[in-house]
Amino acid sequence: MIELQQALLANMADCHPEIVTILSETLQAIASACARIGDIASQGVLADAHGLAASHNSQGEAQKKLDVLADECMSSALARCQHVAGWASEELEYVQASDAHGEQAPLLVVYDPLDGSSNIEANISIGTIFSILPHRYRGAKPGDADFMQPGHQQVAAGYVLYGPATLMVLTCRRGVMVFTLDKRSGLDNPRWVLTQDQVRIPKATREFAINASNQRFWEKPIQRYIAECVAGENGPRMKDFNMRWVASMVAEVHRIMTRGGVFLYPRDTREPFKPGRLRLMYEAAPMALLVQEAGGRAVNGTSELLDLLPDVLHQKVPVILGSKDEIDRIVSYHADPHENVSWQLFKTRSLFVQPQA
Ligand code: FBP
Repeated sequence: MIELQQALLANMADCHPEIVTILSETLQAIASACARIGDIASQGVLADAHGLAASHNSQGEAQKKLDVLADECMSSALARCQHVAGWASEELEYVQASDAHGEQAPLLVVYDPLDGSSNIEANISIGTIFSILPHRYRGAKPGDADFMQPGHQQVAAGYVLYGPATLMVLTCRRGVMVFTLDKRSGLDNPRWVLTQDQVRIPKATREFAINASNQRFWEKPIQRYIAECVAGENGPRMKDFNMRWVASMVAEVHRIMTRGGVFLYPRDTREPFKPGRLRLMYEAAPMALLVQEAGGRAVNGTSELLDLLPDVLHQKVPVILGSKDEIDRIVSYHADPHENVSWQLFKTRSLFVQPQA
């Protein structure tokens, strides 16, 4: 069995040994923190990890106790890591500079400590998402500007899924690896065993994931795409599709890594100036790098997510990612100048195609 450190050495065999050591030690610090988060989550109410904390994050969202506990696990692990100059979290309003290593350390880490928090009490899979960026301006402690980097600048990215098994899926820009946590190994030196390497997302799929309760707010290209999927073999796609919605992005993306599919949290017309629900820096960008490294594609409808330059730390973006053929199609619908006509045509046609008795 190949464990995390050995797998990273092999995966980055073409890199300078110093870079391998820096990234490997940082990823092991993150992996250890996630083993602790998983342990607390698996204890549930026994660890007082359910319910609301008496606080809100900077986006005005009520924080869950596990959001706060998970953030404490990650931030304390990063503060101890000699390679991390600073970090930023969904649960912290501002970026944090490391007291001990802020000026000279080479890396910055951005993370969502607990993804899918609406599922905690329902005991449905949740996760942690992280992104590692270069600390470009060494010699000074990092500030907001240091973190404002497009996703294609990421050195590494990953997520940990706290499901029946605890899995860590990560990329150091040399393909995507999956590790399974050996929970019997304890928390002091958790064993993450490589259980899949060079993950590939199938280009074609018959499965999509979207929160259908928002349908009336979707823009036309998304209305058309989903309606065509739902129309199944009687519609223009001439094949049936299945739908899933876990309300945990980590679980949705892992399903796509496992068997393909499309995940959509598009812009909606409810708040036209709020471009989406998911955050660019610690949800969309790391997932986009993983999906792209596995042969999929990730966009906001018109642009590659990895090309988006963040303006602010908690910036939100539309997210559409997964099997490449479907994402190419969705992008073409956004680019289709006759989109309105195509959509109107489809709508009219579907009025006349009565469902089979
Ligand atoms: P959190 O990071 O605050 O949990 O929010 C993100 C998220 O839970 C995603 O994991 C998920 O895809 C989405 O929000 C669910 O949204 P909705 O509640 O609208 O279905």
